Amino acid sequence: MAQKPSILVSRKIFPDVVDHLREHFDVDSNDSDGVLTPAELIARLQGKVGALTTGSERIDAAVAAACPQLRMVANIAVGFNNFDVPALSAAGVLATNTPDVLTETTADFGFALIMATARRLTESEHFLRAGQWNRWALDMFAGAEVHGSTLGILGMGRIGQAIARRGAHGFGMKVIYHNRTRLDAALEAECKASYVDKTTLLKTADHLILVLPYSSENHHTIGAAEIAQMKPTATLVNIARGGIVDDAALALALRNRVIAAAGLDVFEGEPKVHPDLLTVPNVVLTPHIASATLKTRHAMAKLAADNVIAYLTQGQPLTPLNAEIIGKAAR
Ligand code: 8YV
Repeated sequence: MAQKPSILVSRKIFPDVVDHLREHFDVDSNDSDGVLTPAELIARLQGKVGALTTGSERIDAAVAAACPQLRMVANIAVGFNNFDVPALSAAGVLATNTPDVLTETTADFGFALIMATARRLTESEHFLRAGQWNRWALDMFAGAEVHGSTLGILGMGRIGQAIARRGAHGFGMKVIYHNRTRLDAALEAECKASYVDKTTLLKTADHLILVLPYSSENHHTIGAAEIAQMKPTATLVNIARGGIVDDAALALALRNRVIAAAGLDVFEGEPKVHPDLLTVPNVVLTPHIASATLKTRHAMAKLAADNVIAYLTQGQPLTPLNAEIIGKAAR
């Protein structure tokens, strides 16, 4: 029997998904789950035609050049800022991501973080756990209203739209958004969302949530100047990517009460967190878990695996990022 082609699974995933891959490939699965250094990744990719990767691995021109047999990389994430897609296209390496399967789960979490931030959930829990709750007071941990307030959304892709629906239809919020491109009228009506410019979004939102993809153009798109335009009672939530917010500037603004509170699931240079964020009370911090339900994480791993199987056995990936190379790839 002919030898199966080899692929790498860069982190520990679900055993049934690995078994599914094993029907087609010789699978090298990094079950110890340690994050591979760039050199380890390149070494481990030698002789591999495909790889399932996560946000922890950077896949760029250097990796493509050092791994001449690599034909595709399948990210177990919808975001793909760890991929240099133009470089991969130039090298003939197909790239895929995992859209749709995580949209509603991630929107649920975005809303959870809005609620937790506005209603001071973790701050009050820390107070209780620390044994400081001796008496009730009328204004104790009084936060900001969520229902009926104005929800601002920066980045109006699938997840932004799912958050808009929750806000408008579930919480009676007025929803405003800013995006590179405006939604068509039917989608705006369905999401009950109004398009505004970025300045109006910053100035008007009671709760601002960031759901835009990271690119070098939007590095620190929310910094001291932008936070200063927000209402002093406003909250800011980032479930998009670290680097979109200037974390040092945000920590200072929170300490000085320029805005009321923030909720962050993603951080510049994560898993490191800016030390100043750890000492301000009015921030809710979570370790990049917006898509983390077992069902959704499984669906993400399965979609990445199905992409690898579909491209490497049939030439037809399910959710490609650079479909233009299909049929033209030299690899
Ligand atoms: C991933 C995410 O779990 O999909 C994304 O873009 O941020 C998360 O859902 C994370 O990036 C791991 O790859």
